[in-house]
Amino acid sequence: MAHFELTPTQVAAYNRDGYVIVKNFLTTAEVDKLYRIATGDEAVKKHAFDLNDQTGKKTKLTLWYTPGNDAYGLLTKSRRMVESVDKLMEGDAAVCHFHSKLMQKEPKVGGAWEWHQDYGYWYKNEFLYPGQMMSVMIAITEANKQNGCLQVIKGSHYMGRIEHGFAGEQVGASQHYVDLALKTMELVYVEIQPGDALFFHSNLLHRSEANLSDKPRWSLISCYNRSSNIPYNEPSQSSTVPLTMVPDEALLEATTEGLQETSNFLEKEKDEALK
Ligand SMILES: O=C(O)CCC(=O)C(=O)O
Repeated sequence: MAHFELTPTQVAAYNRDGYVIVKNFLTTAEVDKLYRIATGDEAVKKHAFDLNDQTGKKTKLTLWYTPGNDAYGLLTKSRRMVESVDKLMEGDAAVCHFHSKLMQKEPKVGGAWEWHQDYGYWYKNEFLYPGQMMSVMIAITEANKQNGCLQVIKGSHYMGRIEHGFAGEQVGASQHYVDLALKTMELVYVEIQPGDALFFHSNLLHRSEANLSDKPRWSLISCYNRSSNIPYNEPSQSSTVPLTMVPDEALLEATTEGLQETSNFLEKEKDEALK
């Protein structure tokens, strides 16, 4: 059976812009299943924590390191995901899963994310190679300007890592460098539909505004690393454990549903690193 493959044009766009959007990466049946499971998942609720933005608005997320055979894990480990990130990341060592996050930006209260590069966080975990790390955001609900969709600065991954300080409970990129980047680089609002995917480089500058709409914005973000990129200051082990790929069909075929307690969750109280 034909399987999903990123085209050379999509790979070139990612290299040029630091991101690429793939429409309909998931079918309607797949994203409906994910939505149903995510919104009723007791483990997601139990392990969710709030992060304050600079204005004190809260944004909720649940983060785990070990991808299981639940709906999210089967997607994270699916052939289309693993082969795609393998094409996009630098290097040729095995593809590993650093962590996944279910972002739950609730209506009216879902807070902002300050400008940052994911590597602005991950550098502190002492990963050495930003090109061997990336994220994939899957829209579970529609993302648009009204509900605080992701914004990216096109091509900003070429700047390399820029200085980050603390911003509320988050880490924020130096506003001076963000302002300089915006003098010549385009700010893009990533308005996407359920089932669309955004692949983005760990040095791409991005942020999102608060969700002031009356609809939730939910997404799943899975972050990947190569086994050659050893983190010298990161207690979780997953980022250097090669992933075992599963067929794309597994997500729809599986009877396993929500997150298991063995997923190795990040608990905000006891862990400082948020990503
Ligand atoms: O989902 C969002 O609004 C922002 C998430 C984000 O920036 C991140 O996880 O790095």
